[in-house]
Amino acid sequence: MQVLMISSNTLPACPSGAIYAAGAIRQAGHAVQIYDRLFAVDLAGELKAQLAKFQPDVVGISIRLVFSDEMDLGAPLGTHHTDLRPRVKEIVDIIRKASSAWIVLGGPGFNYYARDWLEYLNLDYGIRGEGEETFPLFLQRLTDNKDIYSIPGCVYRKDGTFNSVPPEPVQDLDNQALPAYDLLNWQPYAERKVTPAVLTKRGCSFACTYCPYSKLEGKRYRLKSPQRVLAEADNIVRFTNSRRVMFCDNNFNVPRRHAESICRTFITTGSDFQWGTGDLRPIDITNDFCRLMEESGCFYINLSIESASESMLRSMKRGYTVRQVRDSLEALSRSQISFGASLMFGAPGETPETIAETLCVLDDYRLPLGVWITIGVYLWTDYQDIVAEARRTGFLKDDKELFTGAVYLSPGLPKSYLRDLPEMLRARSGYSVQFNKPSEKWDLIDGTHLLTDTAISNGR
Ligand code: B12
Ligand code: SF4
Repeated sequence: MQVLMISSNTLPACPSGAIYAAGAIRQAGHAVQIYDRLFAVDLAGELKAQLAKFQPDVVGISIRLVFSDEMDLGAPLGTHHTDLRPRVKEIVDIIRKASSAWIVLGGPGFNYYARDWLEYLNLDYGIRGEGEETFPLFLQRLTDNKDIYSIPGCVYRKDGTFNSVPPEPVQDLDNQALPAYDLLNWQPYAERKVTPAVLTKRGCSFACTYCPYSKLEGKRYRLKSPQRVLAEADNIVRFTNSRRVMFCDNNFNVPRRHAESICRTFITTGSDFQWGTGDLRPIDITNDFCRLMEESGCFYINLSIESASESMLRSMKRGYTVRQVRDSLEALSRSQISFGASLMFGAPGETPETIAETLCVLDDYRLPLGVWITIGVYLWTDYQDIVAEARRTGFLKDDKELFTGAVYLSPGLPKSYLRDLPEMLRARSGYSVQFNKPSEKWDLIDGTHLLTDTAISNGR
């Protein structure tokens, strides 16, 4: 079959989902092309031309995001909310007019809202979860005219009724096709400072209250061997000319022996590329571990601290203490590694005092790459424990809001305080702030905060 994979994301990021899935489809014997909407100058013209030339039987649309908040210092609170759904709809409308190909949805932004997406786009089929095995299976069944409605993860509308089959995780990540980096021209990504990404494992054994990953990917780790990780990095170097890769999994250093063996493999094979990670967990970051990361070519680390208030770490169920945060910052400070840290403000229990505690800890260190702060916790799915709390406290009035951009902000943060918080944080050297808003129009200045100060002082 001829398959066109479209990455629908309009914010710069490595289109990992589309290229991992494309590699798998190609290995199964199908002809694949990739179109990345990120660089579209004339979306309709470009897409129509590719559809006319390639004549795909199936178009797979990879949805990474549903909404996001982008930095915009001219906007109230310094960020503007972007609803990304109309951008996917635009793509679907163009395909509809220009082709009779099957349209199949998938990707991390599809998982939580599969049915909502089908309704929103008026489509009938998508596949939730990891696509390496299920997408080729779908294509095989379609070719053989067999049942496509029993494929793990499929969500579909048939005879006007929605149905779904639970997804099944890929068990052997090593034996999957290499991601199809060769199908992309990496130059424009490099120009937008996107680093190619490698996923070294799936799964997370923790259960932070705001995060869906352990339920999405499972609590048990499914690890790629260091040799496979190396093969993926070599593949990237070969087809992108980038000598840098980003490990895009949760908690790169958990399990620690997995991270260590990847680092050791990079050292013993004399690889000359560099790696970074956006998620290092502040546990067991010792001098030895930092040395190992350094020697293996680490060029960038984000330490995912999220909070340095003891009570907030407990309430978010982060599973470490302020002492461990300090130990990690101390070890990284002694190393040559370029590192920064991320914080999340606004989870249940957050107050001006807990924020002050966190900032006070960070003030004791110099972080070469600064501090990235997110204010407000996105609510996506019941996979996040915080969603139940949001319903209980009246933040989430209607589940439909999960698909349009709901945000939780601790009632312990008064409106007047929140209004000044972004600027107060941005005044600190090296601090960047993303204020997540529930909608484009929402801001604290025109008084549309979900809870009033009176409700807050009443203890709600
Ligand atoms: C790594 C990551 C990042 C990194 C990206 C850097 C990098 N080096 O790639 C960073 C930290 C920068 C980042 C930023 C953001 N991220 Co992020 N990120 C992730 C993460 C952890 C992994 C994504 C990934 O690359 N996975 C590896 C690839 C191989 O897997 P995959 O994309 O899931 O693709 C598989 C399947 O989905 C499927 N598939 C994919 N496409 C298709 C298509 C079809 C047709 C089919 C059948 C199957 C299929 O097959 C693929 C192979 O198994 C996901 C969470 C997660 N665990 O999925 C969140 C996630 C994508 N991010 C999310 C968000 C919200 C953001 C931000 C908006 C956060 C913010 N700042 O507010 C930004 C936006 C960035 C941007 N420009 O796009 C959300 C999106 C949710 C939503 N509903 O919108 C996710 C899902 C996290 C979550 N909350 O669950 N992110
Ligand atoms: S925030 Fe990180 S450690 Fe916590 S559950 Fe999510 S992926 Fe796991």
